[in-house]
This record gives sequence, structure tokens and C-alpha cells, in this order.
Amino acid sequence: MINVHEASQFLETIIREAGALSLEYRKELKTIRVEQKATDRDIVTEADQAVESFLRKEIGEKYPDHAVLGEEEGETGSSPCRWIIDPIDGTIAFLHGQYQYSVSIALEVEGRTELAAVFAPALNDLFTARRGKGAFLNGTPLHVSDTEKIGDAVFASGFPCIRAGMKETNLPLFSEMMMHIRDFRRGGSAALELCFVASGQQDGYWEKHIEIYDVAAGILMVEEAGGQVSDYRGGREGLPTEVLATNGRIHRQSLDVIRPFTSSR
Ligand code: 2AM
Ligand code: CA
Repeated sequence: MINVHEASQFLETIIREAGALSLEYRKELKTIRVEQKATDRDIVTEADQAVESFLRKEIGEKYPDHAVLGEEEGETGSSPCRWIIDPIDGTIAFLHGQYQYSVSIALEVEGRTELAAVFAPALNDLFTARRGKGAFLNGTPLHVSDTEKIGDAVFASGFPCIRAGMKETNLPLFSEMMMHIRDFRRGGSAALELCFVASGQQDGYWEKHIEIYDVAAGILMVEEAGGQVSDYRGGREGLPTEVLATNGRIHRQSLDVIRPFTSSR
């Protein structure tokens, strides 16, 4: 139905071009157009929109029958092959001139992610994964860390719940996790946090109230690098809204801390 090898080469080409386009906007951050989204603290920039339209144009020319789900324009088309796009994941990091933002793209075939790419243009780091074939950073195979104890682990998370004005926030769980882990990082791009778990730079990541386009590519990256991904109860039903990703060895210990913070479903 689709030549996955050919699609992976296409994906690498367009994600690099999309990243280059974002870097052009990054040179003009002082004058970039910024709009509010659902709440006044949730924003979208001109660059998010331009990168998504570029990717939609490229995918539409190469695979006119495929469906596309993008953060800015929603879902278009209907097909067993669906491209899931986050044009700029970490929009706040991008807008503030920081390095930790990414373009994230996954290709789903019949509901299963087969290909993933996450590109951090300001770092020139391209993470790629193909189901059953491993995960890579700039072509070099990736492996999760071998940390055995949560007390030796560095974790990341995020707080979109607060910007979205939700009653239930990540703050109580954050306070509890801080008492169990070695240290915490917060970069601002869920896609990249998952790539950093895949590459062993950090041992775990948790976040709630996120969307499939934030994490579809990153989840495959962690799994192909030998890590584990689940919802906050250890299952998969809560994905992708709730994500716990670890190197696998500390997954159960992390769930022990997180489980009491799950609300009824
Ligand atoms: P964004 O930068 O594309 O908005 C940070 O905690 C993570 O949450 C980022 O991946 C960020 O993606 C995502 N995020 C922030 N607000 C969000 C929202 N309202 N819906 C979905 N994801 C969101
Ligand atoms: Ca996002």
C-alpha cells in the first residue's frame, strides 16, 4: 500500500526543509505575528502556520490520497495512511529564541505509527524511527539509559494544563516527583522530551493534557530505543492524553509515584 522506505526518505527531506523555514522566521522574532488560541496564554505564531502549510503542500503533492492531522489546521482527508504534524512543538521556546523547539511528524498506517521524525532546527538534530528498525539521532542508533533507580533519574514534564486554565494541574504530582528523582528539566517541547528519553539524556518524562500531534512521533522514538511508554496507570487506554515514558527499568517505580494522582476514568 505504501513503500515505507521511500516514505522515510521523503519524511527526512521535508522535515529538514520545514526546519529551515522555521529558522528563517526565527531571525525575525521581534516582528513575528502572534495570535491567541483557545485561551489568552495559548499562542500560535505566523511560523507555526507557515510550517504546517508547507508540510501539507509537500505531502499533498507526493501522497494526494493520504490524510493529514496538523496542530494548526486539524484533520483533512480520510485514508489508512495519516501524517500527524506538529509544525512547531515548543512554540513558547521558539518565540523566546530558545533552542528546544522541534518539528514533529509521524506517519500512521491503519492506526499504528510506522515512521517518526523529530527535528530540532536550532540544534540541527534529526531524530528518526521506523517501527521494528530502531531509533536514530543524525543516523546514529539510539538507546535509552540504563538507570536502575528513580532516585538516580532525571525527568522532564510540562504544564499545558495551567495555560489551558484547567482545574486539575500537574503541580501536585510535580511536587511529589521532585521528592523521588535526582533532578528535573523542562524544555517546552513534548516531542523533544521524548527524544531525550530515547537518547538516554534523560530517564523519564510524564505529561498530561497533551494531544496526539505532540507525542505520536516521540512515542515511537522511545519504544524503538528500548524504552517503555504507558498512561499513568501502566496501560495504553489513556494515551496519548496522558504519557509516562521511561527507560523501562524505572517504569514501575515511576508508576508507583504517579498512580495516586490519576483521576477516575
Ligand atoms: P506546543 O508548543 O506545540 O503548544 C509543553 O508542555 C507541551 O505541551 C508542548 O509539546 C506543547 O506544544 C504542548 N501544549 C501546550 N499547550 C497545549 C494545548 N493547549 N493543547 C495541546 N498541547 C499543548
Ligand atoms: Ca505541540
